[in-house]
Amino acid sequence: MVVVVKPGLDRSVLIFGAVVIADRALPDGKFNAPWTNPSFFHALTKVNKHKPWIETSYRGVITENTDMVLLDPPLVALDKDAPVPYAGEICAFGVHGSDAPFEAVVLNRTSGEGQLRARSPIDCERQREYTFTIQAHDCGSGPGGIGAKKSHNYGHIRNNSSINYKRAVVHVQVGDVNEFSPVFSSAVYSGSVQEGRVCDSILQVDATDRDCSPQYSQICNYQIVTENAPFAIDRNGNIRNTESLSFDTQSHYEISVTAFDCGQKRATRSATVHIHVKPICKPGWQASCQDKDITKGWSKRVDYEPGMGSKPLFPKMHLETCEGTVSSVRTTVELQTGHIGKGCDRETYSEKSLQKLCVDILLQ
Ligand SMILES: [Ca+2]
Ligand SMILES: [Ca+2]
Ligand SMILES: [Ca+2]
Repeated sequence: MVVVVKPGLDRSVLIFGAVVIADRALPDGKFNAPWTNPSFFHALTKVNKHKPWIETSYRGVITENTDMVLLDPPLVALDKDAPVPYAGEICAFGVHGSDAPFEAVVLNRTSGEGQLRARSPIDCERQREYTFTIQAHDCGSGPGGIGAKKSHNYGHIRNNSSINYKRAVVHVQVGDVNEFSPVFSSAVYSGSVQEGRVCDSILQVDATDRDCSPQYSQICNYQIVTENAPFAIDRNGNIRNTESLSFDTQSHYEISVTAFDCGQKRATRSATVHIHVKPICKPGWQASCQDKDITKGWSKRVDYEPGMGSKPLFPKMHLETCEGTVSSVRTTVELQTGHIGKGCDRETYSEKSLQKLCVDILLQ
């Protein structure tokens, strides 16, 4: 093989021509790769004068559960050796970073266009962003990629005036998909409100959402599902009554509430809310906590037989003090004995007369 150097002809182009000539000149079926010859290899590496060039910073977005990354600026590697084949073409992109689940593929070797994509499913709830480095590899001096050059090192950042070791950094943010519904912190809530009062917050319900972005994980709205309930709920989950309630009319309400995230996804399960109406406390004698009718707590007639010992007169009555401090209690009980007439009145009659009178009454 004879190579004649003509004045003005680019050396790299000339040597590439020699490779082609060498390929064609070899006997058929017994191909001897020219780059296995050390001297030839030495010449060939000089063909690839330039390393590829890519930007030093890329920002990317990927929607979770998909595999395509949109990069800004687009991934394009340039090589000054173009249009020389191999040396001016882009054969690969390398991605380096701690567990970055991405790879970059070459779409067009000549133009240097590439595409960054996920190697495995991207889950926004597990990781929201990734930072890693990328480098472009040209195709070297010929088939097999011998003498390929890289655009950047992915190791340490070094500022060298003659060699650019700066890294090309890619920052990818993962876009959220609204996969999860709000979930209440409790299936059942309960609270109470004093009758006759309108309370701003009887109780507060709370729901959370597992999505990764504020838009799809924040609770934007709570709603009362039960119709015609005298209650309202605000966007923070505070439940209030819209009118004063009466213990006598209805002492307990059960309502259903639901929640929506800011993507309008509704909670799969509603929460049940119990609201009890507390009666107004009035100090005094009361029949019982549940029964406000005082007449049900005592009886006009009390039967007593001699020898029974002490007997409570009003066992169902209690003194409601409304949790106030009591210094003393004075109670007067009047016994109506006027209707008895000449009966077993122990205060009026002597023991002897009493025995006679009472026996007479019992015999009547
Ligand atoms: Ca090159
Ligand atoms: Ca959600
Ligand atoms: Ca999600």
